[in-house]
Amino acid sequence: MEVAQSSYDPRAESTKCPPAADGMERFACPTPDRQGRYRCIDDHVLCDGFIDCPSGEDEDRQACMFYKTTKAHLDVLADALLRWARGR
Ligand SMILES: [Ca+2]
Repeated sequence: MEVAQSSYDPRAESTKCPPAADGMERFACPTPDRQGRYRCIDDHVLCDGFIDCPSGEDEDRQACMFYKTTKAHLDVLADALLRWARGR
């Protein structure tokens, strides 16, 4: 019988980030920096006007437009949910 190999993948590991101190998920930039390391960024630095990734992917204009519109919808939804929960 064949035993499945461990799914450990060092390449995937290098782009995985430990969660931030407040438990929020963190994200690895798609390109490594000059030392070959993948920088981990918090989601609140996405599209904040400052380049945090070595190639500036976190400030990509097209991605940020999508991110901001999606986030705006989610904020409205979260707000409505909160009000609904409080009103019960
Ligand atoms: Ca940024």
